[in-house]
Amino acid sequence: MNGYKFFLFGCLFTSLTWSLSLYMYWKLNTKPDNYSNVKLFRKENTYEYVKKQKSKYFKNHVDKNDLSDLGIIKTDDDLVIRDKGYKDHGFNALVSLRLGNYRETLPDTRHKLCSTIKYDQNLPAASIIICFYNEHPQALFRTIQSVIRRTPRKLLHEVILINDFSDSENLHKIVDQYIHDELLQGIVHLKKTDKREGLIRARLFGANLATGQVLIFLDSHVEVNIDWIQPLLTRVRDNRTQIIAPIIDIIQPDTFDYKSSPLVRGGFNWGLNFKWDSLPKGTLVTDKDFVKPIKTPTIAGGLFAVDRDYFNEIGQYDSGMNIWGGENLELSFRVWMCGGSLYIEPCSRVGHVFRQHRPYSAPDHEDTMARNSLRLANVWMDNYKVSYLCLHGCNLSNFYGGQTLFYADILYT
Ligand SMILES: [Mn+2]
Repeated sequence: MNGYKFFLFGCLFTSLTWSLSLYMYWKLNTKPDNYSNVKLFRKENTYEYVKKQKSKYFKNHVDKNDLSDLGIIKTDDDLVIRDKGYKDHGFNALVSLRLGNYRETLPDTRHKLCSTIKYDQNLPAASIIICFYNEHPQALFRTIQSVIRRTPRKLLHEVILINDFSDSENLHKIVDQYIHDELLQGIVHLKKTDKREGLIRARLFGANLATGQVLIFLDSHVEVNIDWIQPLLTRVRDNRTQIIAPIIDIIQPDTFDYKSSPLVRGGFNWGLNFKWDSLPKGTLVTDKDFVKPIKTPTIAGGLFAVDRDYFNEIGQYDSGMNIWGGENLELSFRVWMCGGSLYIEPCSRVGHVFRQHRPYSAPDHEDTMARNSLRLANVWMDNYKVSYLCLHGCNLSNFYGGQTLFYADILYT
């Protein structure tokens, strides 16, 4: 009789164990909805939310200051990855790959007073617009991750990724898969243009999809640093006609070392090339001077924040500009003439990989920098456009290859 009882208990116990195991297995395999569940974590930091949701998230990152062994070539494959990477991306793709999707430790390059500033919690939220073309996946993922983890959730309205018709269809799939794997569907929106548009029109495509009060444009190979967004949003909130750029710190393209940039401002020459100018003497005397916004004639263009309505009111970018170049000066001139101003915020730091070369050219090898600059000169420079033109000998036949007649019309009408 006792043996029978034990047998029954045994069966019961086994069934219970199995049910429990099945339940736990089912639980483990059920993913939380996705990021669209925003109401639940509005008050939390995005980073905290993700940490709770998914511990896997934290495996693929590097947390160290010494990057010197990341470039070591161990196999033939390493060599190919590095050399092809330089050609395709203009930086050491082997180091980028090994650095992974996120790096935890970036040096805090701000002046020491920056960390004592208490920013208002009540700031407008931003749509972050990141356009990419043939970007190295890990460089793009670090851009996204750094934004997700170093931006208070409340201030991050959305991230809009625009794939500007990259050559490889695979890249789009990889990025899409990444967004799903990391449960970012509710906050990161990936879109693709129907044809190669270039930086300017790809950004406009993103800006027209955005619904946040502030637009922040970022390059696709950056890492935002601690409290990067608060100073930008504070200034845009306080004066909606100000365009605010962070300090662009330097991520070295061979080693990915992160270095602080000095406080400088943007200028330009008569060739309509952007250049950095030192600040007027006497600007930086006391400690406090190092945290004051720097009034700047122009911005470098890769990274800046602007009130979305103001951006629309001044007519956005010149959508007739192709691929790359000149749009940053055009926007700067446009802002001056439409009553706005431009500033650089020393307490906002974003690291940018300064690539060894721009790894793409325009279709038909058009000199888009010259073309775009001609448009800018024609629209905003009145008689001063001759100063630009005369750098090329005041002779249109020296200018812009075979299309001089078309541009002669532009310049002299
Ligand atoms: Mn760049």
